[in-house]
Amino acid sequence: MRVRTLVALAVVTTGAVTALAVGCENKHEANQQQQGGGSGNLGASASLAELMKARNLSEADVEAALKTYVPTGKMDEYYIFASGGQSGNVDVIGVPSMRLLKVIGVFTPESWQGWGFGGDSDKILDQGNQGPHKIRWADMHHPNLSETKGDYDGEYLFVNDKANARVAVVDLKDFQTKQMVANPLAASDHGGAFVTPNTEYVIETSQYPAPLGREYAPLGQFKEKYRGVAIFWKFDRQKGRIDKEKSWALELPPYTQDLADAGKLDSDGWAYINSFNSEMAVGGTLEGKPPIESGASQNDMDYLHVINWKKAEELVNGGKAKTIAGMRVLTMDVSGAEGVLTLVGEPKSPHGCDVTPDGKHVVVGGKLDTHTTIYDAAKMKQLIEQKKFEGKDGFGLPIMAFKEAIAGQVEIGLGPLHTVFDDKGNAYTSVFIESVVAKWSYKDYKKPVEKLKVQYNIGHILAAEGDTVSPDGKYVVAMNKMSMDRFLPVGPLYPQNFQLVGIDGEKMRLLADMPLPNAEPHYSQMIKADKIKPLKVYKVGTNALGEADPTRVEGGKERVVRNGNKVEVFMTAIRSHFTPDQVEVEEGDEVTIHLTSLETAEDQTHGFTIDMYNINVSLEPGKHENITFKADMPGTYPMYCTEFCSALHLEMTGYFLVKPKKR
Ligand code: K7E
Ligand code: CUA
Repeated sequence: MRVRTLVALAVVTTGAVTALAVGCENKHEANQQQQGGGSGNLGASASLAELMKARNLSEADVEAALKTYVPTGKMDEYYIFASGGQSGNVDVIGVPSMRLLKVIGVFTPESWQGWGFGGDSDKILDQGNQGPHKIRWADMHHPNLSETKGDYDGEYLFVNDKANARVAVVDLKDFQTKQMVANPLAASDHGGAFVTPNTEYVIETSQYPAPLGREYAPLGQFKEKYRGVAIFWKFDRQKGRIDKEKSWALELPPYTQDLADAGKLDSDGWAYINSFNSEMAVGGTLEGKPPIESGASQNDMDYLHVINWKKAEELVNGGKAKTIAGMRVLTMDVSGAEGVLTLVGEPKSPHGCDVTPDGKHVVVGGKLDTHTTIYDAAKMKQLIEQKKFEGKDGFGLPIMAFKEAIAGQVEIGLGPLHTVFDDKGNAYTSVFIESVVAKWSYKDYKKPVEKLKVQYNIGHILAAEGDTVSPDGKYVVAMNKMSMDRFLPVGPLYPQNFQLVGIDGEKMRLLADMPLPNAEPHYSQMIKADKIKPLKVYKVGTNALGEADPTRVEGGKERVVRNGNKVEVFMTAIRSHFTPDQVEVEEGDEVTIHLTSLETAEDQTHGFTIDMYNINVSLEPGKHENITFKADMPGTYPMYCTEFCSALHLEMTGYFLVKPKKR
């Protein structure tokens, strides 16, 4: 009988520590082991075998459990920062446990964090307004961690909003959103937020073409007036903010630009954007014209955009750009002639655009193709330098010959989308229609060496530090669009499914499922946990921007200051009271509450609400909030702490009185 030792468990039995071999080839052996036990030690082993039997767990299940179980008090090894899709917020997940650690309020109000309920975060959310609209949702697609020399440095996270063309900056010192920039040129974006290797720029590329600045133009003028655009948002590392003044953009042809990635190492200074709908189909189904989906799938080739951003930066700073909607834009006549923007064919309906860790290649998938295409960055650079082109597109942009620009193609399967990498020269491509992860070598472009079935319809894929210059290997996560029979049914809207895959063994192994119940995530990134060093408490008086607020309140200096119909309340919070705890104003007064938490102890959070006024802020230790509103409802309103902070939490309350105007 061959008993394969799976794991040695140290079992404490009546004072003795005994190592027990657990796990057998099959249940039969498990039962034998269980029944054959005569000594006292086997009780523990028997109970484990029994447990396996009772829960119908195979040896593989137990192995997966042991690889992912993180006992109480122990920490995960990695963080995942996942786009929260239509929730507009970021999900933070621990790996390998696949436990949800936090939801960072970004584009969408998040009431626990008091994100968007009357405090300073309202001003950050307002930075993302477009026109007269207070936009309070997002379709978040691609989170990107800041990089130094092409490696994640754990300082910032950038995310995009496809639906309203915005980019946000999250500071990983406190996991809080600090800034939003609204794209002035495009209505939708997609290829963002991708960073250059030293986070010089955060790239945001439009998705659906429209006249730049979103002006009206009839669809009949599509070719003349509609355009794509890539904004290079300049990131000021010192300030931790995007500098709008130093940002600029590239005008792009009205193809539907899709994913983007920045070159690194050998290809540093370059950026790549794939596109589809080079047919420029606009539909017209009511007039009997083909829908966009078929109109956009006619050509055999669409175009990969190859961009020399270092040269573009020089030209823009040299005054070669035109100002549109307040943004410096390098137009196609300049960028095409200067070798800044060059096209090369990509097979049918491409998706995904991923630069390999060595920076030598760009991998593009194809939704309607069975290949991934591997472009050679050095060859393309040479072709552009030598001006070796095979023609021009309808906008005068030079086109390189496909055959001369590529290093090879790999037959992957039905619907390859995105590709990530490990530390051994392997690429992992998500294959949507086939629902598999395809592992292949990006060194010799052979057929996939292995395919792993996932459940179901994998979209994006992520790997541990998988798109840096030094991936970790170890884990891949399949981000599946469907979960079908994986979880308890919850009605017709199903959760998404993240499946953790172990890639450190001979074969890929499915280790765990995680339902994503709050929206459809697109891309995510996984970073080594020790690279993230968040604050535990704030310095007393720190506001939402991370600065010492000028109106922070010291203990003993609480007061109410009236100035005409303006009332300023300088308030503090500490276990378990607010000072002052009675505030009376007149109907119609403009009230500002400057509220400082005087707490300095870890995890001692208070909240503050005034009932019926749609106000709720979170006061982490040391946090300061400024809450401004109009006292437009006369009446009597309790205000109270919304976080169970102490034994006398329920007593942490007071009254906000609004005296009616004399009528
Ligand atoms: Cu969902 Cu990156 Cu927006 Cu592919 S994209 S899946
Ligand atoms: Cu403070 Cu509850």
